[in-house]
Amino acid sequence: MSARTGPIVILTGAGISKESGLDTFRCAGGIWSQVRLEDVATPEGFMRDPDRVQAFYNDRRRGLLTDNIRPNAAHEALARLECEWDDEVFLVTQNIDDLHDRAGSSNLLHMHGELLKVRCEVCHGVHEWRTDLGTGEDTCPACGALGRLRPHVVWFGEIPLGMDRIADALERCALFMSVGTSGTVYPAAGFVAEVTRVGRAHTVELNMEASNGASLFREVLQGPATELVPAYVD
Ligand code: BV8
Repeated sequence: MSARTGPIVILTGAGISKESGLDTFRCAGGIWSQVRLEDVATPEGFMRDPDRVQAFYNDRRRGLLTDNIRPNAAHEALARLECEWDDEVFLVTQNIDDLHDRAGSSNLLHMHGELLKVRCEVCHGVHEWRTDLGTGEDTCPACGALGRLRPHVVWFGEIPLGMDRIADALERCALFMSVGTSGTVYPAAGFVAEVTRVGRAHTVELNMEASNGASLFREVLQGPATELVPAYVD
């Protein structure tokens, strides 16, 4: 990457996992064109029909765990950057898949939670998902509560994870890079405006098409993540 120093914050969205074979949300044929987010990605939807919501996430878990779904060159380039950069690289993902984890990124925050984890509504313990969990007849491995395990996913109307840590990192960073997100969902979509307000960092968007926030970035590159990200960071 052209001579720069200082801490980096990277925000990723569903577009970085598209070339690994996972659906995005708002592209043609995306997840929210197949099912209403109000029915499966809100606390109200879970209250109305928990079995439907559990089935929605179990379907996506099975999709993620098939053999041909693996990290792509963009995930791998960001993991290399974390190893090679002479300052902090903090990766904030909106994605609930585990492809950044499998690529080797470790300074990583899943601000919208994780598909392969479940959370107890009684003791708030977070556990690795198993096929017998999240079925409604399951018991919490920690407190034994029956049928109270929900997906460890941040739904619309719920507060994303790690917001204080993210705010601090946005304040300090020298580079803010956004990859594969439409810039639709807040507060993530507002991060570039926050970095711009601080006025210190370079900001770059790497995306297949201009996002809703493209005009706020100093640099905008368009194309597939597996081409743009390695070219930009290596
Ligand atoms: C909250 C988990 C209060 C579920 C998700 C203003 C301020 C604050 C909140 C709001 C606000 N205005 C509205 C709100 C409420 C709401 C919101 O933003 N609504 C939207 C619809 C307007 N936000 C919330 O409710 C959030 N909570 O606000 O709490 C609060 C906040 C802060 C502090 C205190 C209190 C919670 C939002 C989280 C919801 N959960 N995910 C699940 O996954 O099942 S969000 C959902 O959208 C997805 O999970 C995803 O994470 C997220 C963003 O989508 P993208 O990742 O961008 O995907 P998308 O398909 O849209 O775009 C893909 C892009 O990739 C495209 O641009 C495409 O061109 C590109 N692409 C495609 N292929 C490639 C590619 N790019 C490169 N290469 C390719 N090959």
